Amino acid sequence: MKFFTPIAHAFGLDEDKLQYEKSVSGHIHQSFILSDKQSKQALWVLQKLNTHVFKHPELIMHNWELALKSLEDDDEGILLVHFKRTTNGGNLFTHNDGSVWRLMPFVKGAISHESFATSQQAFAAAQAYGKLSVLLSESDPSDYEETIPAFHDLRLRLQQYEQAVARASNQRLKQAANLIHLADRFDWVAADYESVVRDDNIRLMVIHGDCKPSNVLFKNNSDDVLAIADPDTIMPGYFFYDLGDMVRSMVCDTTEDEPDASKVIFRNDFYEAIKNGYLQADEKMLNEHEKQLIPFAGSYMLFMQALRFLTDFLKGNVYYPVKYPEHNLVRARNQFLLLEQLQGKS
Ligand code: GN1
Ligand code: MG
Repeated sequence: MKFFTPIAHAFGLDEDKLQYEKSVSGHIHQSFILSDKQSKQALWVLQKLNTHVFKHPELIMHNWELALKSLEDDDEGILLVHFKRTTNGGNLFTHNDGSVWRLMPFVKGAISHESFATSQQAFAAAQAYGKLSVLLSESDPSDYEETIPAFHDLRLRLQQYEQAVARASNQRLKQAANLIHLADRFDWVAADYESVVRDDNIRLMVIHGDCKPSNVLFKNNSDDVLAIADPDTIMPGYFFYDLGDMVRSMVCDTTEDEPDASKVIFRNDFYEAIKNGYLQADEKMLNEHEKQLIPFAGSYMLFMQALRFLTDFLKGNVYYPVKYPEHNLVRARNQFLLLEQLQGKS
């Protein structure tokens, strides 16, 4: 029996009519596009979940189901990708080898971008993420689980980073010296974070948790958003986690791992488009106190993601897949470059 046979069977698919192609998108899970053998049309996205990163994948599915329910009344149609149940009514399938799988319908005619070429795309994407926040803000965040504990908590990320520095080899410390210096220079971001989250005026809400360009599905050849993908980190959080992630991932026109530092340029018009798009979805969603945190959002997320990549380099590249030994160092450097360029902007 072929490896995919029990998976196809569990989800009620006719395996003989499908072909499987590995997708390169995403760092964490392994994804496959399932297409019709004859027409070559993409029909499904099958994912093997990374259960080292997500120790309780059932929590993702719990949150995803809740989110889809609260979006049901959105009369403009699908905003979040859906999943297909197994023939037993479950939302995950566990293979004999212990691997855990989920299946999603491929959104017809959709394409995604690793980075945005125009500020209109950034505006449309931010507006879609904003709309998702507004719709999810109807739900009670305490009904949702943390799919990875303290995932967005900068205090934890800083601790993990400091531990990695303390344990790293001399060679790695030497290679990372410039970036370690930058991390010290920006440690005020962590101090500010402490006081921001201690303030009662900031409210927990349900966030998407990974608002990058590639998680927005556009109608081919247009700026129309068909759906938002990746339900993994839908969980309780603060609005600035999502807004910060958009700034972090959309302001630059290169990919996250651009080797040429001179190409890592912070595009002001994109920054404005992101904030406008996100806020246009619903100005009233944020209170006055939260609105004052808008300038902090980008710094917070750029600093945190820089620390995460740097930590992983110092630990010997154990979390993010790498194509060469300094890959995470390059990723971290790019986040710091954007963080530096963001300073002084509101
Ligand atoms: C990871 O797997 P993917 O590409 O959706 C990561 C995000 C990072 C992102 C950086 C669970 O997302 O937090 O922002 O890489 N997800 C997890 O590209 O760690
Ligand atoms: Mg993700």
